[in-house]
Amino acid sequence: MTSETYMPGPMCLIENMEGQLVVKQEALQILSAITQPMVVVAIVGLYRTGKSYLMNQLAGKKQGFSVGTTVQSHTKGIWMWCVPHPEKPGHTLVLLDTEGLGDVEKDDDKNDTQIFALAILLSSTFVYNTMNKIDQGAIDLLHNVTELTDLLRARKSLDLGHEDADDIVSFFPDLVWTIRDFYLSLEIDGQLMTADEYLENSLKIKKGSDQRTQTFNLPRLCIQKFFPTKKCFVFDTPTHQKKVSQLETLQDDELSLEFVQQVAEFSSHIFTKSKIKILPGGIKVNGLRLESLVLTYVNAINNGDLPCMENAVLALAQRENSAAVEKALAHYDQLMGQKVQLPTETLQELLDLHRASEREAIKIFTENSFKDEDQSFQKELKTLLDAKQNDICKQNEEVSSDRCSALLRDIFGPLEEAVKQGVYSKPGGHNLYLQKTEELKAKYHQQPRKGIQAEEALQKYLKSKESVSKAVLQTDQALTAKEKEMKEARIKAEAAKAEAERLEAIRRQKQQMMEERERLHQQQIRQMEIDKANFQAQQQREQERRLQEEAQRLKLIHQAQIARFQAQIQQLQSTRLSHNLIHLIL
Ligand SMILES: Nc1nc2c(ncn2[C@@H]2O[C@H](COP(=O)(O)OP(=O)(O)O)[C@@H](O)[C@H]2O)c(=O)[nH]1
Ligand SMILES: [Mg+2]
Repeated sequence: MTSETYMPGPMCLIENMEGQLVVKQEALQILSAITQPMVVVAIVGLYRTGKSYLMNQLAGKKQGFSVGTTVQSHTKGIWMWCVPHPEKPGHTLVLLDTEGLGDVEKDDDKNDTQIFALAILLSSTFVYNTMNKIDQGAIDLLHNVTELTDLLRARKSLDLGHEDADDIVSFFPDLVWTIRDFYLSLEIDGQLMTADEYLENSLKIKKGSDQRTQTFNLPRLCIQKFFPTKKCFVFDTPTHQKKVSQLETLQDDELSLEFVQQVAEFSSHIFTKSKIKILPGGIKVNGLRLESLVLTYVNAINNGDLPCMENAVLALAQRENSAAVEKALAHYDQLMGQKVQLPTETLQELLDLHRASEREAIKIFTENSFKDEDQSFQKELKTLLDAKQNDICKQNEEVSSDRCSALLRDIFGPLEEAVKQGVYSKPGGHNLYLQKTEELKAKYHQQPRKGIQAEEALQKYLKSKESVSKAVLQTDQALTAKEKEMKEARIKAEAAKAEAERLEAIRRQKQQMMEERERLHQQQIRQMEIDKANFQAQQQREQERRLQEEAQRLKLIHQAQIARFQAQIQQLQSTRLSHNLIHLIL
């Protein structure tokens, strides 16, 4: 958007309202939108001396600033018109027209001086417009600028550092003195001279130290000092006296040729020689900066202070450096927003991204800041960036913690459920529980982008589940002990049974043996009895046999004896002895 598009005509920038200066917000809004470097041309002079007409010429428009008695002339103060610079592309020409100076209806000439001072402080070219000639009245009016010496002194009483008043003067605007309806001939002592020589001559210092000479010299010295670069343009009366009041409606051919040419020369000088408004520190003024200057100066004046350039520059530096800090922080946020995906795997990863963005942010700050001499703004930026670093680190931890908690819930949830349902309430259950835990830990470790809280969160989780693990272990141990007891009892019982069986077997064996022995015994007895019987029978038989044999033998003997006896009886039949013997034997 060009400046022209948003400024089709002039508007009031500072209104002088009953001794109070009021800055117009609409005008500030327009100013602040202009980023181009500005050439600021202000015009000051008594009312109805053709100032507005001349400014319209600079704007290249027949109409703009109100010429004659109009609304504008009732609005005292400074009017502004920003137009594209006709000769310098990319630059804006700011025309500042002043209203009400030397107005007979006004009794407060202090305000005149304030408007005067503002026009000087805000402009890079200061046009002082007077009528007819350079006279003492005009010089005295400009001498009001001597009040600006107070301004400089006030400034000097502040910490000026290495700069002195001369440096400050170099930031004063160039002076262009315009003399309207110039009726003198440009010659001195019969010698032709230029308008500039006329000006120099008018401001020449007289020799002498008497009071009169001092009074004569004071305003001239003052003007010489504060406006080392000066230029003078003289203008003929533009047209016939009758037509002069409708000047803006006249065509060029109705104007004096000289006047038209003089306006052209003046305009050409302004377009080619007027510089960009520069502030101490080589700061080029753009819309935002001009806005800041307006606000600071008007504020100072309204507070009863003298408008001070150094303060304005400080305020500007403050404002721009604050904006530079904001811009740098916004750039940092933007970069971090693009590059950082929370949570980062490591803290280092985040710190590296922070540092890279911080470097870029400081670069942006450096590009946009000025006169941050004690680096207080850069320090502030660093503090804010450090705070941002802390914030994002904290955020990184939180995001990581949240993600890890969610992951742990997902991964370990089924295990917790299984524990609740008693899956691990069995002998050896604790081992299984630990095995499962290890398995799930491995699964957890495999999950990407857990962030820096991964281990911490896991350890915390595991710690929180220690009681569960203990409970599973206790249940496991209790059940295992019982089982062991049962097993032992079973083994004991089995051993007892086996022993009993063994003893029974032994008993049975013994019994068998005893029975066998008994049987054998009985058998033996029986055998013995048989043997005995046999023996007895045999003996009997033997005895019987022997008896029989004895008997036989005896029988035989007997018989033999009988026979013998018989023989003897026979022989001794008659003896008794024989008979007794026989009886004895029988
Ligand atoms: N005599 C004379 N009148 C002028 C000149 N330029 C403009 N005027 C007229 O003087 C009157 C006041 O002009 P204006 O530009 O409003 O003066 P301002 O009050 O200083 O802004 C108007 O009627 C103009 O037509 C000039 O160079 N000489
Ligand atoms: Mg005017």
